[in-house]
Amino acid sequence: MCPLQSPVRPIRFLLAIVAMLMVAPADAAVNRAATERAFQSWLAGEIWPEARAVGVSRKTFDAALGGVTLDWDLPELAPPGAPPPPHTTEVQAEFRSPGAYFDQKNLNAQVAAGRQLIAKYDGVLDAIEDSYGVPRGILVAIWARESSFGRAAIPHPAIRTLATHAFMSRRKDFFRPELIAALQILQSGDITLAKMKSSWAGALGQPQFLPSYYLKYAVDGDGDGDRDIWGSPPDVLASIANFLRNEGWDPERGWGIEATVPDAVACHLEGPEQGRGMADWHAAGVRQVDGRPLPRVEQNRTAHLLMPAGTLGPAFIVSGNFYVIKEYNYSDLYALYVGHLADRFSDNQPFTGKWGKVGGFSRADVAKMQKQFEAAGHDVGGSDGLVGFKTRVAVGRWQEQRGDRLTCMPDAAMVKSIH
Ligand SMILES: [Ca+2]
Repeated sequence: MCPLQSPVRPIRFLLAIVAMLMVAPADAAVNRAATERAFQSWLAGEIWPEARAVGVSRKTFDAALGGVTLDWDLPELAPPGAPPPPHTTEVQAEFRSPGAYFDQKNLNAQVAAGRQLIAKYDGVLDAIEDSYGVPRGILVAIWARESSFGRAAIPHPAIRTLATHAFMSRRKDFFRPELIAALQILQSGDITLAKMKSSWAGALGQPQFLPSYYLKYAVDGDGDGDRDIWGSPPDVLASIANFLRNEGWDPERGWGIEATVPDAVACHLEGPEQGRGMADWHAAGVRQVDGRPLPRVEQNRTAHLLMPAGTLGPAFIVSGNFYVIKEYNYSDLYALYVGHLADRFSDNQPFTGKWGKVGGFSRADVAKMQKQFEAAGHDVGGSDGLVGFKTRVAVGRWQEQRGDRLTCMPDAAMVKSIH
C-alpha cells in the first residue's frame, strides 16, 4: 500500500500535534500579509528598476509579476521573522555510498530509453556533433539525468518561484540576478509566461538551466527561431552541447576510462589539481581495467586520477572533459554517471571494479570531521558533509601521516574519533 494512503496511526497523530506545537511560536512570528506587502514594495522599488535597466519593458514586467504572490510552499525559505531553516548538513541524513548512485536497474532503463531517442534524433545529433564537437552519448546522458529525457515533471511557474527565492530564501543574493535573467528571457519572446516552468529551485526546462545560463548558452536547434528548452528536444540537445563546448569541451578527447591502480600510486594523488601526463600514469603502473596499456594517442595529454570511493571502489583516469561535465553539476558522481551512461548507450557494460561498503555515518558527522580538518589547515572544499575529491585527498594524506591503511574515504570510526 502506498504509505501516503495508510491510516493515521495514533502515535503518528500525537507526533504531528507535538510538531505543530513546536513550530507554532516561530510561525506566528511570520506575518504573511505584511510579508506579501513588503514583497510587492520590493518588486516595485527594487526589481522593476533593475529589470528596466537591462531592457525589460513595463508590459513584460507587469505580465510576469502583476498580481503574483509568494509561494510559501517552496523549500529553503527564510521569511522575515522566522528562524532560518537548518542547514542541510545539520540534517541527520545518512551518508549515501557512492555505489548507490549507480543502480543497475536504473541504468539499464536509462540505456533502453536513451537508445530509442538516439535513433529517433539521429540526424539532429549528427548536426549537433558537427557544430559543437560533443558526442551524442554525453548530451543524451545529461538529458537523462536532468529530466529523464523531458519526462520528469517540471511544475513550478519559473517567475513566481524565482521571485519568492530572490525575496526570502536562504540564498536570496544568488537568486536575485536569476530573477532578472528570467525576465530578460520573457522579454526575448522565446517562451511564453505560461510555458516557462522550472524546478522548485528555479532551474528551467528539460536541461535544467538556471536563467543566467539560458541567456548564455540556450540555442535554437530546430531552426524555428525560438530557443525552446521546455518543448523542443533539438533545442534541448543543442543547448547542452553549446554549454559544454563553451565551458571547454575538447572534441578530440573522451571523458575517461576505468583503470587499475597499483598500491604504489596513492589514492590521494587524485583530482583536478594533480594532473599528470598520460605517459606518467602509465609508467607508474596504471592500466586500463582490462589490462591494456593506457591509450597511446593520449600519452602527451594531461590526465587525472579519479577515485570516487577512494580505494573502496572503481578507479578512473579522466581527461579535462570530465571536469567540463562538472561545470554542469559540481559532483564527481554526477559527472561519472554522465560519462558512464554515455558509454553504456554503446556497450551497456557495468564497471569492472566493485563498490565496497562505505557509510555507517551521517552527513552531519562528515561535516564535523571536515571542520576539524579545516582547523588543522587542510582544504576539504568546505564542510558540506559530502565527500568530494578534496576531502578524499585530505583523508588519504592524514591516513598516510598516521601510518594507517590508505583508503581516502572516511569510515564510521574515523568520523567519530575526529570530533
Ligand atoms: Ca527552436
